[in-house]
Amino acid sequence: MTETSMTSPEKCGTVTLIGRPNAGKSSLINALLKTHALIISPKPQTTRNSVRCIYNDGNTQIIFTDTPGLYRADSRDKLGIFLNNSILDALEDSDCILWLIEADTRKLKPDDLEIARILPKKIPVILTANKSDKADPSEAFRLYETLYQFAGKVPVSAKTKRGIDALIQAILPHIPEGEPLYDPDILMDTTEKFMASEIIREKILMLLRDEVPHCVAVIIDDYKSPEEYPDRKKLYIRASLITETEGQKKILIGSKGEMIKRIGEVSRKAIEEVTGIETYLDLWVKAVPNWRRNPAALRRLGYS
Ligand SMILES: Nc1nc2c(ncn2[C@@H]2O[C@H](COP(=O)(O)OP(=O)(O)OP(=O)(O)O)[C@@H](O)[C@H]2O)c(=O)[nH]1
Ligand SMILES: [Mg+2]
Repeated sequence: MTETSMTSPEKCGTVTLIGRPNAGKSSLINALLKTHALIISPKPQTTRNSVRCIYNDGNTQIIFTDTPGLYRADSRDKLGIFLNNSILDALEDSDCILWLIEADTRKLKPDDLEIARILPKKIPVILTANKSDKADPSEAFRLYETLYQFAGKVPVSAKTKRGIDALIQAILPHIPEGEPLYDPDILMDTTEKFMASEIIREKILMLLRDEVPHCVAVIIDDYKSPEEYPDRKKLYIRASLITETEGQKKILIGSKGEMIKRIGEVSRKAIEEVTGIETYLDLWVKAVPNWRRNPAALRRLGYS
């Protein structure tokens, strides 16, 4: 036997995660990639962009696409409509889809029927029950199997990492032969600027309660590497936090600026951890009335 015939061919494919808000899609991709690449939070609708994350093992490359949680947006909710459209685009481009559900689900919701409805018919879908550290998924599997003909079902826990290898094994048969699309050193198909804005958004979700974080968008106005400041040795980031009302702006700033100071501190530390560079983070807060319903504002904020 020659050496070439002994090595298996290269494989490369794309896998999209879909599921209700808060199912743990971003957490699961972090578990698959063994890193905290994506932002997560206990609040639904954390993810707003379909981000591609790249998994490499031997001669296999799998491009996982994280998507925002699917929910039924009304016609005024332009951000919701943008999010749902970006999910549809990602689904069409997949070799395999993971429908992520929570193991303790005891009742189907209208969002689940909507997901079953939009799944492209020719692409295999694996029913993946996350949070199986909290509950036995058998009842949840039974419920969802009434909705769709799945190519497989796997219990996992992004938290304890249970079932992660089994999930990869279930995905592999659906990954076609092909050369890798990304250099093996690349973890995510996104820019450093986007990463910085997501880190700030994660900290806002962590520090503020209720609806306020969902009304905030983060724009990076300036991002300068230390080379652009030979004397400073620091990464310089200026970001605007956009709220929908003056009231939310006040909450974000906090009394005597306490809140914005805390957001700045924890975000700066997290950015320094990711980039390994000492960072100067300059945050500004602005109110743009009803930006989530305004198509022009959404475009300016990068949701188009
Ligand atoms: N117990 C338990 N909690 C989990 C697990 N995976 C995720 N979580 C928690 O579930 C919450 C939601 O996780 P995310 O990864 O942000 O969920 P998501 O599906 O990406 O949410 P959206 O982006 O809002 O659609 C967070 O508080 C996670 O810590 C798990 O396996 N077990
Ligand atoms: Mg998410």
